[in-house]
Amino acid sequence: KKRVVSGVQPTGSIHLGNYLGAIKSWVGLQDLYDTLFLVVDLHAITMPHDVEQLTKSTRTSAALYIACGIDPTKSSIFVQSHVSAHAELTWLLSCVTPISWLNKMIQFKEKSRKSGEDVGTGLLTYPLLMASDIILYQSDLVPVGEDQRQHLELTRDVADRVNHLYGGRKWKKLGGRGGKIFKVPEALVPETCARVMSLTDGTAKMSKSAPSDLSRINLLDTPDQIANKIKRCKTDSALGMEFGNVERPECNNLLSIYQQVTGKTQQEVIAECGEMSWGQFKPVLTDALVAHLQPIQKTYSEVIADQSYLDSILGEGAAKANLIANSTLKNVYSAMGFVPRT
Ligand code: AQP
Repeated sequence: KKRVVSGVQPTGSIHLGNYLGAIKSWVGLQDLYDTLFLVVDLHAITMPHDVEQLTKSTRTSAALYIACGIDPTKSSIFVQSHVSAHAELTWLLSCVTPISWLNKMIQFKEKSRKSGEDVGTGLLTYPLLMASDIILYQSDLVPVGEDQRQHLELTRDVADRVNHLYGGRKWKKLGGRGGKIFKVPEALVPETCARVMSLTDGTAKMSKSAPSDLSRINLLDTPDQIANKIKRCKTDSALGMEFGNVERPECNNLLSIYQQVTGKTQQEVIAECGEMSWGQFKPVLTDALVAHLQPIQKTYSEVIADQSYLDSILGEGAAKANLIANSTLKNVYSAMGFVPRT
């Protein structure tokens, strides 16, 4: 079976964008691939973070993976920092990666502009941690949104570079097979490009770090919170509801959300809602969101209440992940000339 690895950062509450753009599509991958889903907590400290919030968000994220349908009997679910190979490999990769490759990462440029002088080194080297997350597991495929493409390209370049510098004949002499230390991963592009936009600005993506909570629907929002956010979301003065009108990004976004949570086709959604006013559509969307999230929230509350169950899932996931990751890491150390550990 081909292997797929993916994760979400516990930087805040998981929202509809993380769910529709990532976690929901992971569910179907479990039967097709060998799947590992991690909560990437080491990534969550590249910007200043709240200590208690990190602990809470890490557990919440793992419980939400399960509540959204990630099945621990099919997939390994684990916390990134429980597998120390991620941090170790990142150091090795940082020593073989030209700094110019990292300087041109768009996300670094955007986020560092906001942080000014105080920008942490981790924000620059973050893509190497992400590369480690992927190549440690010899992953074949990585589900990526459009915004992560540049990072996956960098991962491929770094894997190629290590293979080139330390693989090949030297590596074969050490017993390495196929001359390659790392598998070079491919992108797995989701069938429906589910980019969920902010409720308060249809041209900005829904994001955990946006200052206003009114801009996103969190998976754990109560029905009242959902109703309030939809009531106050940005609208326009045009008549009817339609997909794909660039002048009406909010309309397209809310219809797409409705389509995805109801599982209807665009034609069905237009037949049902095309003639509606915003005032008529908003309660319909609210009800659909509440109905879709209700079973997820129910399972979540059961999982989070049973900490020993959750910890045992994370323990098992980390044990399996450590086996694969440590075997890759051992090979990299040996290919680079480090004395083997006894
Ligand atoms: N708005 C979105 N629409 C579709 N997919 C989205 N993803 C995030 N936002 C949307 C996808 O969720 C996965 C995990 O994202 P992440 O936690 O690694 O970080 P992110 O992409 O930076 O997400 P956020 O919510 O915007 O976090 P902050 O605000 O902390 O930066 C990825 O697969 C991503 O594509």
